[in-house]
Amino acid sequence: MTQSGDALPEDLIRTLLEARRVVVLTGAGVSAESGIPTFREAQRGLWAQFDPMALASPEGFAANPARVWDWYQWRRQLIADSQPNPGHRALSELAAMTEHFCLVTQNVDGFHQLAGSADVLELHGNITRTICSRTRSPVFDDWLARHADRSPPPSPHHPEGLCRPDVVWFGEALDESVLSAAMDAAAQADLMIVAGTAGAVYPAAGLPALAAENGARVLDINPEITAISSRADWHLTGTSARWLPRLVAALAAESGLRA
Ligand code: BJW
Repeated sequence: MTQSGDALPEDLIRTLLEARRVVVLTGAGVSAESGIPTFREAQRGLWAQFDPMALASPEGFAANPARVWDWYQWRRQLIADSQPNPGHRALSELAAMTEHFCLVTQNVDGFHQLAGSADVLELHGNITRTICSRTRSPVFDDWLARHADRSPPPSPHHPEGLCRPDVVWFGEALDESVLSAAMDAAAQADLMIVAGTAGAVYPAAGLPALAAENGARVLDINPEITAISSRADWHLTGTSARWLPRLVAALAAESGLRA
């Protein structure tokens, strides 16, 4: 069912009230209203301007480490200059109103944590952290500050290593423990809420189907129709900063809690 007016479907509110296990999967769209560009949107998306394999793959980094490092430095600055939005904040409120809550994100910006969410499963890493390209050991800010004139800085851990962001590029494996925690949560969910993802990148895009196969109802929030929304039980057409606070307010009103 697609909903684009103001009212939330009654059976959705009932499902949310009765759900013991709620899992949320977020994507770039959730941070769009914070001013962070998404990836795949035709006009504004990052991939409309930049080649994903040149910037977000180990091959792209090997071919031109400075180009990749500079692009990530630009995005780091954009994120540092931006703030979480009402969609992020609504999810941290929803966690407090739900018996078992799990927030899984593909985003690397850390905005969920800044908005108050704890125990976030970051499938694609976190752009604020830096690692050695050879050993994957963490590199700390004091080293980066001392080598800020190099693009990218050399690694302190390996003579042939370079600093790189601690994110998951195409062709790289996701952290096994993070992925398996996300899969377990999806398989046990009563309700899965998907917000702001095109559902084009795996294994993250497979989580809503995994939840549905194991009996969960699926809600998708997205201004566009995606592979996920077309199979979801409900599709709220519009932005996450609009719908997520409404969902929390409706739950609070129905359950007698304060949002
Ligand atoms: C709004 C909104 C608003 C706008 N409110 N909504 C199975 C089938 C086919 C291929 C594969 C497969 N399994 C694996 C693959 C290969 C590959 C893959 O999926 N390729 C596809 C392109 C087909 N996957 C991988 O390579 C993954 N690794 C892997 O599988 O490893 C296996 C392995 C095992 C053992 C050893 C070695 C390997 C890794 C994937 C890593 C993805 N990395 C990136 C970059 C992260 C770092 C960075 O940020 O730079 O992750 S790519 C990019 O896409 C980023 C995102 O997290 C990810 C998903 O994007 P997302 O969030 O969906 O954003 P958009 O822009 O696509 O969509 C935004 C949506 O928001 C749109 O729908 C808008 O309408 C909506 N929207 N405003 C709500 N206000």
